[in-house]
Amino acid sequence: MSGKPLLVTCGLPYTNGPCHIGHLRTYVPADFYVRYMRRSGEEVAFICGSDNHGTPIVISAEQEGSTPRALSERYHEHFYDTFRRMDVVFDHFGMTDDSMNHETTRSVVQRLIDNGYVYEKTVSQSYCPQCERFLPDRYVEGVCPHCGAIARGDECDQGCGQHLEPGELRDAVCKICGSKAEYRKQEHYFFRLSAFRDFLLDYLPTLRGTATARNYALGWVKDGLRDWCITRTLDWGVKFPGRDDLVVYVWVDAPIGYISFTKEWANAVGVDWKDYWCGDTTRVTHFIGGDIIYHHCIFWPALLKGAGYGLPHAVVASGMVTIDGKKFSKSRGYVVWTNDDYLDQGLPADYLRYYLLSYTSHTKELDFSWKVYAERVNNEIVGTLGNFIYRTMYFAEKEFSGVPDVAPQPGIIEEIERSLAAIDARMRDYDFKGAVDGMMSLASFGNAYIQNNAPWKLIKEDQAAAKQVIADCLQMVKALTVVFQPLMPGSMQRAWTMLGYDDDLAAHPIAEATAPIGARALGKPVPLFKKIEKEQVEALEKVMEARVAKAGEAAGAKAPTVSIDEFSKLDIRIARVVAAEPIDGSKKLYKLILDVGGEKRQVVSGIAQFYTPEDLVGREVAVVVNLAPAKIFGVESRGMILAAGDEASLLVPLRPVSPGTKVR
Ligand code: B3M
Ligand code: ZN
Repeated sequence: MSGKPLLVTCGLPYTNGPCHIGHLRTYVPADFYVRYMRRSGEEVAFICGSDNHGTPIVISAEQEGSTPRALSERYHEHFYDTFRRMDVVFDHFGMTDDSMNHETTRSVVQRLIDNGYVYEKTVSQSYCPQCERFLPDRYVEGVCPHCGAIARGDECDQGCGQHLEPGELRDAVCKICGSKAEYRKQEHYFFRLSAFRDFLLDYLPTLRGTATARNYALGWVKDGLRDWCITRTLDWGVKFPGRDDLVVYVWVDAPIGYISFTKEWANAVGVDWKDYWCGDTTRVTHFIGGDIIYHHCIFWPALLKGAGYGLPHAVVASGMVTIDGKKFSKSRGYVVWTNDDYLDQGLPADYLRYYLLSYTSHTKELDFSWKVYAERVNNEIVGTLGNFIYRTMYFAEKEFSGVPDVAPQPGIIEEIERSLAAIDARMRDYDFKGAVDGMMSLASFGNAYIQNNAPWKLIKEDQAAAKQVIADCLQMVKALTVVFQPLMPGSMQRAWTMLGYDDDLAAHPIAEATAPIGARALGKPVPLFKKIEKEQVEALEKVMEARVAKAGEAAGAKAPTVSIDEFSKLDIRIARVVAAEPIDGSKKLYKLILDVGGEKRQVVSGIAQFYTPEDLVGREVAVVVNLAPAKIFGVESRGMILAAGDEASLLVPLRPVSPGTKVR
């Protein structure tokens, strides 16, 4: 343990949409880590807040006819409440638009200017002649100059992921009115990020946290650093020192929020914020999503270094979330909303905390599905942990009216000690899944122990031996309660009360897991956890399916209108499938030979997962015959079969028509 207190932060949620499971993947592990470190004797400040600036928030506020501040306050409250409901408890949750952050940001930027890290340069900025305004960041959409994907002004979010500087986007279009954007010259300020190359090459190998963060960042530094434009032509934000017409880029004042919120908290509790942010021995640990590693491992340390602050000690980056194996997408309906879909359904915070931390290692992709959720809850939380705790307490209460006055066997204490050591090593290595697995192993050990020793039988032959078994099991129950608390704080406090304690479990160090439980009266044993029933899983799945279907319809409704002339350019015909065979090396594709009324055509179709060749041969299908020919997997395709939905339901004529008949 080092003398300096630990400061743990989480990436700041933008205040323009509700909390979802993607957010939780960062916040829940951070809360778990903080609770664990505190109970291992560390002094920890846990700081977060909402990110109120940037163009998406201005655009959302414009759309709902409100102001960015009002919108931000609303979502700020929402995040604060939702985190509490998930038992994610920050010492302070600030707002980047509050005065402390305006002041701190301006003073940091002024220091960067004074230290020679900021320069002025004329750049071409996208400008909408129709709306008569400059179009920073998300006000424009266009083509990424690096990879050709559709991108927004500051980031290629759907393609290569690279950060884009103002004016770099090609074929820019105004997001508000859809006009073609022009480029106009404008004076902006740049941060000399390129000057920090050597510093970062030295610093990054010492950065703790997940290897993913460190290694990606090192790779990017080696690829070369470009200076960042740090001003925007916008009203909403922190004014650039000396310029009323410019605000700083949101990625400047957002991380500085970490410092501002620490100051607000430190002032309120009477400690010195400098202990957390100044000097060489600070211990700032940032928990972030894997998509903002560049900002936290490159831009942010350079900013801190340039302004003379201490540097982050660790960056812990989480992997992404998928839903039912599909890419997470709010617009396509692949999302789980923390309140509406989860907490408001009466589902316990602890179950989701467990799922998020035990599903896979912190840096990997986590898939959420209600089926797997129910399996894990039922088998692991209810079946292993809950079952062991309940059986033990029930038997102790029934046969011995509480904890018998017998010391646990040394072997049991040793087993617990081994578990604690393994868990501790994993936690300090930011391997949260490893730690949770270690906890669950202790519960499995307990379950096997009670099962093999069967005290319910033993008691009929040897009362003392049964008493010993139960004393051993109760010691393990105590240990599990103590060690699982950071993961499932609500349930473990209830277990603690059932064990006959009347105080706050969070105040007890983890090391107390091995302190003998001692003879005591128990509270009334009741099962701690409840199974998720099949019907409930089905109901939860239905909600998700309905949302995905609705999103699909909405997307369909948004397709552009076409004239009858445009439509009639498509030559769609009914054709009979004459032959169908798989294509070497592809699981999805068939090569089909179609009879299109006297003419035979070869078409490649991605329906192999849904039909056998026998299902298809002899069938009449609809096919676009004037599609430009293409080669797919090296096989020529001259046309496209029409099918609907994710499982490729084929469009077939209701009444018989001869092959070659035109579809209108
Ligand atoms: N507000 C959200 C994100 O990009 C962004 C984080 C800021 S952390 C300083 O994940
Ligand atoms: Zn416009």
